Amino acid sequence: MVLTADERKVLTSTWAKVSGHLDEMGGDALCRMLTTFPQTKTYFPHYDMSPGSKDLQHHGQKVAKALDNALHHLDNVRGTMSDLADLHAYNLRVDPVNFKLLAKCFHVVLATYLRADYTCYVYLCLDKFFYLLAEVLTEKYR
Ligand code: HNI
Repeated sequence: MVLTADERKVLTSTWAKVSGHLDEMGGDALCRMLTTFPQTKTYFPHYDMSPGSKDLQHHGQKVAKALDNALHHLDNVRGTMSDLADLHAYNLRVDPVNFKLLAKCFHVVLATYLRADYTCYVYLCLDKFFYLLAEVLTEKYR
């Protein structure tokens, strides 16, 4: 997956519009994933799953920070996410299918913040970005 220069530009400007909400966004997306796709709970047996719990907030912040980092290095997402790719492939062994589920939830969260700015093209750019992340975070499984 390769992002074009224009897609990178759109992603950067779109991200700037939501970057004030990073902390809430991660926890919200995570909570949506665990609620809507209960099979994803198996990876977090040690978490308090109630909406807004400290566990979900803290982990959501970590995930959002990782997204933020990737979005600031769109020309080198692979290198930027390398440590996280190792962690997800070798330690956590998350089934790749789950990355799509989390991405769906991030779309809902981003749409609610972006409102009219969440256009078809913005959706497409974000979807490519999440696809790229999933590719990078799961390619070491193979
Ligand atoms: Ni993920 C830990 C980022 C998808 C299950 N994950 C992390 C951490 C970051 C992170 C950051 C914390 C690392 C650290 O503390 O050093 N995860 C991301 C990103 C995505 C993603 C950017 C996709 C966009 N992770 C997923 C998915 C699952 C998942 C889809 C499973 C459904 N991640 C985990 C688990 C941990 C984790 C489990 C360890 C959590 C803990 O607290 O023990």
